[in-house]
Amino acid sequence: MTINRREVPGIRPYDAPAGGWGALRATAVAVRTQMDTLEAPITLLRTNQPTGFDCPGCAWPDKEHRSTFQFCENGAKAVTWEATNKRVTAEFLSQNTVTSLLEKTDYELENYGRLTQPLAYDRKTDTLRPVTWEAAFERIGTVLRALPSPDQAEFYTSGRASNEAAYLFQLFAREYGTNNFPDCSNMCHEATSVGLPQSIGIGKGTVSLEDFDHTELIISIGHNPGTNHPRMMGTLHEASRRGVPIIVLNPLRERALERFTDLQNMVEMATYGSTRIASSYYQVKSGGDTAALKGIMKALLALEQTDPKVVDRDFIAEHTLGFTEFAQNLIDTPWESIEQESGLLRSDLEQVASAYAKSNATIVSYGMGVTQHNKGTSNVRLIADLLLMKGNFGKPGAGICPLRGHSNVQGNRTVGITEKPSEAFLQNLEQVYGFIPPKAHGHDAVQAMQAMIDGTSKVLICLGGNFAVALPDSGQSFQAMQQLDLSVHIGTKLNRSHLLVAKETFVLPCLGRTELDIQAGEHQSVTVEDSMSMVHASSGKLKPASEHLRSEPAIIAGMAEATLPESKIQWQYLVSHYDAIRDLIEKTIPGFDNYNQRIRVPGGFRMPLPPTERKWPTKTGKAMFSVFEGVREDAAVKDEGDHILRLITLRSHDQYNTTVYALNDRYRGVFGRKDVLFMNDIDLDRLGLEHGDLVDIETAVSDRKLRMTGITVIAYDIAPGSVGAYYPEANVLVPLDYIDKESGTPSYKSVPVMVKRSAE
Ligand SMILES: Nc1nc2c(c(=O)[nH]1)N[C@H]1C(S)=C(S)[C@@H](COP(=O)(O)OP(=O)(O)OC[C@H]3O[C@@H](n4cnc5c(=O)[nH]c(N)nc54)[C@H](O)[C@@H]3O)O[C@H]1N2
Ligand SMILES: Nc1nc2c(c(=O)[nH]1)N[C@H]1C(S)=C(S)[C@@H](COP(=O)(O)OP(=O)(O)OC[C@H]3O[C@@H](n4cnc5c(=O)[nH]c(N)nc54)[C@H](O)[C@@H]3O)O[C@H]1N2
Ligand SMILES: [Mo]
Repeated sequence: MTINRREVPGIRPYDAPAGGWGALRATAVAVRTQMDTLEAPITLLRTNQPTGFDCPGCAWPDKEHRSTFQFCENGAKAVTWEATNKRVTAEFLSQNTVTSLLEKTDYELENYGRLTQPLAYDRKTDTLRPVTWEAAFERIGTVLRALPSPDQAEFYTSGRASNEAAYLFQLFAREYGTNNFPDCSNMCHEATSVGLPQSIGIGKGTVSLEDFDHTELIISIGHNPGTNHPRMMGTLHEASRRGVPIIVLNPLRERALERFTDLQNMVEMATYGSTRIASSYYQVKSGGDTAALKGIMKALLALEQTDPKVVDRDFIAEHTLGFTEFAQNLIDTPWESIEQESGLLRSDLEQVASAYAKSNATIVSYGMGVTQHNKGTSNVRLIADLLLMKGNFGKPGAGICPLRGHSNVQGNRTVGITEKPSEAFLQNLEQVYGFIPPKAHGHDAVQAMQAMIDGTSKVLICLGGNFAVALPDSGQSFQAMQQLDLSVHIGTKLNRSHLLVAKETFVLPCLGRTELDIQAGEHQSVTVEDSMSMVHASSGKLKPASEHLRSEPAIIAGMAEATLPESKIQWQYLVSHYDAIRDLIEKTIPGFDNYNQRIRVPGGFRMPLPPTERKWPTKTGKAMFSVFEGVREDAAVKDEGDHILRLITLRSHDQYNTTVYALNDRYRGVFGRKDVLFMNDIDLDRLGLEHGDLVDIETAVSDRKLRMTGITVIAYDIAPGSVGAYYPEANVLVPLDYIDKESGTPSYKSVPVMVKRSAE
């Protein structure tokens, strides 16, 4: 059916495959606008090489870090964005008040370039002004020491920090006396960190890159690798060409999951060819995965009646508990409610089940479409259940593959960034350092923001990130930043959280991943852990953006010394040689034996993953099936009726979280703007709207009035009942307390909203 639509500025359907020449062109533009062209190719070549730096883009691993340069458009953007020639100078800041800078877009703020000196907010002139490192540390220490309780301070980590920086950061905060560690993971894969340990005993994925070479089926649920994990596209491309079926569950038709041209493939490039990625694509409703997964598993049980091999009863008997209740619950769940909640037909789900039944080795990969939900943790557990039914753990070509976000978010958690530390870890800290770490659990990201809103938390120290912009309900969170006594931001580029100044604010500029880190005359390396638990070294090569920059470990050490004059830790010694930090990590965290030796081997080493050997470090020592009552992800919204739609907040192709590289989203056909709402034709029709109309969006589950007005609604191939808008702009609509109760993750992917034509 062709529909004649009116022209809408900046909206042009994108018909080409993802990747290919379009990606190459986009990279050339990124390089031209940010870097000296001569320097750029060398920098890009060093990304993810054995002797280079780890790509700050995503956490997808590399073929043992030995492959030839793996081109990736969005990795290239991340690198050029950091290695830009643009600089935020003292002169620039003296001429632009903080109030005037707050008027700028997120894109404009970061596009001013790299921060070059430590800055303090000066209220008289309303500007950020240079300050010495020592004066900044001294003042931060004084404020922290004067707090009535260490629990009035929040220590936020964004997942780009290295293992070494993150470890020192938690050591500093714990010696100071709090477990308040809000981190980006609380908004991201927390459902994985909470759900998977209950199911299989660890909160991480179990597959390796090699497993993709042996798999017989890939099920991709709720992630968009063409934009967010572009190097995964090479892997999917290879699998598809090998004839491996790829089943996609996603409310939106994502171009890269349909067709992709691999830049490494000369023939495809030369012939404008491409490869199909998804063998079947099911447009599940936002929040419908719970029902869809239950439907697939119910259908598999039914298939077992005629073919007993399709469920691995031996594996289940030997390795798991809870199957009987789990299976009974599936049998009791009616197909009508499964169809209604998932938006998919019984026959669709039976087809997935029969493809799954045929496969001897299956990988399920998933992302934010699964975790950022009201029942994110249950979703993750249902995926584990699906894999357990056929023993898809601990055999080649099989396993679970959560696609992590930030390049070292997984490593940060491994080295102790958690508001809920284990007893064993705290005991190790006490034994090795001789201070008594706090036992009470601290705040996660949502709790930290709530405490700031309530006025019970007074200080926020951020190791990277853009806390206020990443969190839900900007209407509250922006104001909460300004109520603080002190905010401190360790960052590379100016962003809104820095500018939402507290009574006192310091912005401390650090070295990026790409830059040379010299301490005590020696070139230092840091380490990171990717999505597949490979730990390896990363060493920057570029000249730092400014001579005043310090490394993240050095900045943390400076703050720690000024805050804790009696500290048991030799901060300066640790910073002069990062091997010494790694030795301490090895002493206090299991899995890092011979840390310093093993990272000197190209490719690094893999953290222990017991489920890959069919060992289950759960409470019972067995893998555990889960029971999800009903099919509804959110019982709080009782009668959705026809007027409620589910809002998905999405990343565009030209952004890295809150960092906006440009206002384009090429694969979804949106250019030069982000003020749009994606809606299915059926819903447009039902609401009496047309492609291009202006609408107001209002959240249906909040006591606060959360609204966005004057948004252009555009027709898009998205599941009926679901609508999409861009992150972070749409964060004004996400309620802070609309979270997955188990993991604390905000439901960024299914906010119940009402959409109306804007008043003229
Ligand atoms: N270039 C680039 N790379 C990045 C990032 C970036 O911003 N830019 N961010 C990094 C970070 S921190 C993260 S966490 C990852 C994020 O990577 P993704 O997990 O891919 O995150 P999103 O872009 O939020 O996309 C979520 C996908 O889930 C789908 N979806 C939404 N709701 C549902 C649902 O209810 N069910 C199902 N089945 N699908 C749904 C959406 O249509 C979309 O395709 O990427 C990392 N890599
Ligand atoms: N509505 C909605 N909200 C979301 C999401 C969503 O899908 N929808 N996704 C959530 C997710 S998955 C995540 S992970 C969070 C992301 O939340 P954050 O991790 O807090 O946000 P980022 O945008 O990645 O942070 C960007 C800033 O990090 C700083 N930076 C960059 N590189 C470095 C470095 O090397 N060192 C240091 N110290 N600083 C650096 C720069 O100053 C830059 O401005 O947002 C969450 N918020
Ligand atoms: Mo993330």
